[in-house]
Amino acid sequence: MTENSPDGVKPYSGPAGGWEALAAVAQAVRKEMETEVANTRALLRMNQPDGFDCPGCAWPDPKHTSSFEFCENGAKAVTWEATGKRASPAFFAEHSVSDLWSWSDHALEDAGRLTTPLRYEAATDHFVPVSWEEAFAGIAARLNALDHPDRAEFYTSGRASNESAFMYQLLARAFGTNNFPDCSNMCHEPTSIGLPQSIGIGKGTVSLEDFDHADAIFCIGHNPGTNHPRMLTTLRAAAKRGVPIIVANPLKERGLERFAAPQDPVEMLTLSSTRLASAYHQVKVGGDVAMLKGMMKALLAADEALRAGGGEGLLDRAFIAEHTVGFDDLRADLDTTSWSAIERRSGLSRAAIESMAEVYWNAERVIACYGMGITQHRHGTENVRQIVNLLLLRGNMGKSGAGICPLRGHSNVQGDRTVGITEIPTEAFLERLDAAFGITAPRKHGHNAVDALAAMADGSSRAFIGLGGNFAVAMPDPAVAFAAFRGLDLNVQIITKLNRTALLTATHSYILPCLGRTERDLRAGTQQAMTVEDSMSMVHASRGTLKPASDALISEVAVIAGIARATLAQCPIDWEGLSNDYARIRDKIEEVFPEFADFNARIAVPGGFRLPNGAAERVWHTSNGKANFLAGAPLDEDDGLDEGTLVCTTLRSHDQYNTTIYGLNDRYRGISGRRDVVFVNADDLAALGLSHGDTVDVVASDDRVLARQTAVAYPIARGSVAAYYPEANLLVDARDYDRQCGVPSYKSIPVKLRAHLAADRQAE
Ligand SMILES: Nc1nc2c(c(=O)[nH]1)N[C@H]1C(S)=C(S)[C@@H](COP(=O)(O)OP(=O)(O)OC[C@H]3O[C@@H](n4cnc5c(=O)[nH]c(N)nc54)[C@H](O)[C@@H]3O)O[C@H]1N2
Ligand SMILES: Nc1nc2c(c(=O)[nH]1)N[C@H]1C(S)=C(S)[C@@H](COP(=O)(O)OP(=O)(O)OC[C@H]3O[C@@H](n4cnc5c(=O)[nH]c(N)nc54)[C@H](O)[C@@H]3O)O[C@H]1N2
Ligand SMILES: [Mo]
Repeated sequence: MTENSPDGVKPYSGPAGGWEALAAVAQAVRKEMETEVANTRALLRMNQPDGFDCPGCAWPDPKHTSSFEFCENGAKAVTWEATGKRASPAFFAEHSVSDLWSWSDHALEDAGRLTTPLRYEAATDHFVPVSWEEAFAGIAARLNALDHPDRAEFYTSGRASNESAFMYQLLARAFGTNNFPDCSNMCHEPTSIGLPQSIGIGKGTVSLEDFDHADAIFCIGHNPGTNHPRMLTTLRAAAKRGVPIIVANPLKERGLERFAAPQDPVEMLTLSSTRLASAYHQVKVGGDVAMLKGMMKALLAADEALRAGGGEGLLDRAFIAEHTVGFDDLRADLDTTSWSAIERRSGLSRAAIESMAEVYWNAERVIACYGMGITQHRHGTENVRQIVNLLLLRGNMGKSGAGICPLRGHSNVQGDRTVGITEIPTEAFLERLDAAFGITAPRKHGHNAVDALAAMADGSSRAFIGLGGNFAVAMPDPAVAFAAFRGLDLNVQIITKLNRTALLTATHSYILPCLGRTERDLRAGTQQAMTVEDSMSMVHASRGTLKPASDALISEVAVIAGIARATLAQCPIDWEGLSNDYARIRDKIEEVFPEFADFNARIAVPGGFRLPNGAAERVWHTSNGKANFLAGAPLDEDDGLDEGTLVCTTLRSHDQYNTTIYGLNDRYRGISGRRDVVFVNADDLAALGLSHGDTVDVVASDDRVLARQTAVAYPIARGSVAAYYPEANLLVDARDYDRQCGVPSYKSIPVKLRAHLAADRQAE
């Protein structure tokens, strides 16, 4: 691969972490910061009991956070927000929207923090400054002109705090709709929808301490070295205890293989590192159901053999009898699933799958972790359920050192859901909301992300308000998404930095800049704290410490209250009072959600508190009161793909946060200075008559082509290719999503690769 390697492609041989990670932090700080000192101090306040929660990922903090837990990508997230650069009114006077449209996603955000509210002026094609009150009045006029509240979409991205998310759902419901497209719909929806039917809760069951007691850890379809770097410290500790860590991932990911902990002077000074994965299985993209069924089939066979010899067997029969329903159906399904189908669909040999199963049954306590590699498929919900099935077979749920661990995305995506961001609210919740505020919330279920986009595209939805995020870029198929926005009557973006969705101007468009999590939030002269919930259901306070990027900035809560006051003239809710004292919002959250009892008192304790988690206690809040084995659909031998079709998955680079592109490097995958690459197995390249470094087109259909990518021979499962998100979103058909939960199939896109023709090149 090194020979004749194209520019910017050179295999990375170091561990994850180490000196290069420290150097990357120093570089990020230098690039973004006005004064290095102030912001180095900012980094030191991150994830401290009296500081702010890292806006990076949702991995929990260790219980007694006393030392700075190092994380390169957390540092990048903070420095990107705390940058000295500003996209001020002068910037918008200089650049028209058409001009900005031609900028890259990286360049748009790199313009810096937004400083004032802006309104789009079609006549000049510029965003111009407006006062907050003018903006609120203008938005209210458009919302109130809609012929039905269901014509508006209220999108949430997962950085919103519990307080702002709660206020936001209140605004939308007081206005009259349950239309809550949410970034979670593109992310862990199979967890939110799939897990409740299996185990009665749409969240993970493990806590951080469980990792200290696990005897085996499975990491399926997630890339912690980049997306949850603080998890590497946890995995390292487990590896050092000799705990097997079994990885299932189509790509070799350095962050799952080896880690040099920057806090460890010995590793740093001796340039040594700790091995993480004890076995690495390169499952085919989309092959996880087959792999998991294979593991269970092997387990049942070994169990039977042992029992035939008079032994006890390998299943936790007492647990299955007392706590579960559906075992016989699962066994019947596994009996009829053939090994040839399993091998073919997973791309793994029977021996490899049996070896995974053996590690599983030899361990008393097993944690299974998973991320987007599991969820973002048209069979994402089924993937999640098969992981649960595997765990239930040996009672690996609700006991110390065992359980399911979805790696959540945004730092508060889980909390937003907990406090009411859902298009399918329960009647019980709505009754409590009505009682707490003297309103009548709408009962009709609303739109998720896929429904919202469809409604915007067909003209039935006319207004979009985004609480953070970059919806049009994050969703599949920009051709559909961009046109949908341009046809709207109202586009409001409550954001910190300029992005493409804000440039998709509707008849009326506003950009409402808000404070970020790192910044001091003074309301009525008092510094406010907000709260977030991490991946493991821990709720804790977060207080910004930095000077706001501009004096005109107000918090998300204040923006929401401003829109609400202007829009809902008859509403009995004291928007102003709530937005001036977040403790009062928390009192209301507690009134609506009893699990937040003593909310304000409990966040005064460093580290916060854990929300109740029935499944972690073997209490199953399912319709039958049991944990359910859900066998799912039979596994076909045939994957339904034509000859020469490969399955494309989409990935985050090491230098991005979702649609925010910090830079063009992907250090651990050996890519620098570019993102126009597609990772392909060398044998697949050869079979297609292509070579490493060739310029290729990735073709999903005639009108969905990711053109002119450089093919990179990479250790990836055969039949699978990978490209970067969001560039590759144009390959995803907006109609291709998991019918059980609506998550787009971002990670199994059937494609063909073809050489980019010189003729096309000349024509370009
Ligand atoms: N620095 C940084 N941190 C982040 C984010 C970020 O963009 N940057 N994003 C945040 C968000 S919103 C989220 S949701 C999380 C995402 O965190 P991850 O879930 O780690 O996200 P992805 O980069 O999408 O990577 C998924 C992994 O799944 C593998 N994979 C792809 N297809 C398959 C498959 O079919 N089967 C299996 N078994 N594996 C597969 C890929 O090779 C890759 O290693 O991270 C959060 N944290
Ligand atoms: N092909 C493909 N597509 C994907 C994915 C994939 O793996 N592959 N992953 C999906 C996933 S998991 C997710 S979560 C979505 C992400 O979708 P979104 O959540 O919509 O996108 P982000 O890129 O996280 O949003 C970035 C924007 O948020 C704003 N922002 C940042 N911080 C704050 C803040 O504190 N407050 C406010 N109000 N705004 C802020 C900034 O202006 C920035 O431009 O994308 C999805 N799309
Ligand atoms: Mo996500």
